[in-house]
Amino acid sequence: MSDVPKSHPRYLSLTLRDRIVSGVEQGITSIHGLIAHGRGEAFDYLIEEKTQPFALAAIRAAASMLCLAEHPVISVNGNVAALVPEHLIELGQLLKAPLEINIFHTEAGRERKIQDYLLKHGASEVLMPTTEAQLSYIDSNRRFVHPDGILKADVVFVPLEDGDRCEALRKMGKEVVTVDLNPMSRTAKQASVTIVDNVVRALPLLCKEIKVISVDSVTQTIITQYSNEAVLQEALQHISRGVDG
Ligand code: PTJ
Repeated sequence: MSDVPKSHPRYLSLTLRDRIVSGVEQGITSIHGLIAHGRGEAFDYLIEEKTQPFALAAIRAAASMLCLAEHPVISVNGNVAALVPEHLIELGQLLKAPLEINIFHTEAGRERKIQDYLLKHGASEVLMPTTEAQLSYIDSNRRFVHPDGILKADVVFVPLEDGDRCEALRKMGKEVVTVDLNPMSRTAKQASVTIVDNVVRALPLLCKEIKVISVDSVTQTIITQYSNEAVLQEALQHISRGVDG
């Protein structure tokens, strides 16, 4: 870890960089993950590094969709494993949903290292991709899935995704909940619910929301009233207002 003093005005952001760098050093995060993180940082700056109302609306819809799912699955890549392992595990416990490793960049042994890392942090079930189950409409390494996990899922939580798999999952009739700081990304546009926020802020809030609604009655209404297109428009308007000064 770098020796950034807590008094540094960008302490939190620099701490997150440390987590991603440590992920790369431990062989969990792909080196490409550093670039993806930098892109995320730029968008986070544009939303003032705060959870905005459009993200809260998406979190509410996401919580209902995940709670109402018959077979929800949480997809984990190298960046989210490094940034939010505890909250991925908490989400899995709240939803009684498995975590499933699914990575884009193929590096020998990285899937196993992510699995070990999550198990070490307390996960009870971490599914691995298999060659026997494959997604349609996609050619990358992301097509390999677990037959009892993503293949069977009706709702898949896929934070920090690249667009191809999101499109494939939607074509296969699955609902996709994503977290993506870029409201213009293909994933953001194709997902059923897009939380435009940093995953380190969004995941704790999503877990909190699920705890609240699971004691009340969860209804379909919030999902039917939700418009992902409108939420993305709000995010873009927010960003443009900031750019215009
Ligand atoms: O571990 P792998 O091989 O599966 O690779 C994971 C990455 C993230 C490298 C891979 O999925 C990738 O290349 O993703 P992209 O296409 O760069 O897209 C990542 C998206 O996540 C971009 O739109 C970023 O703006 C966004 N993003 C980056 N960091 C964060 C984020 N969104 C939310 N929270 C973040 N911390």
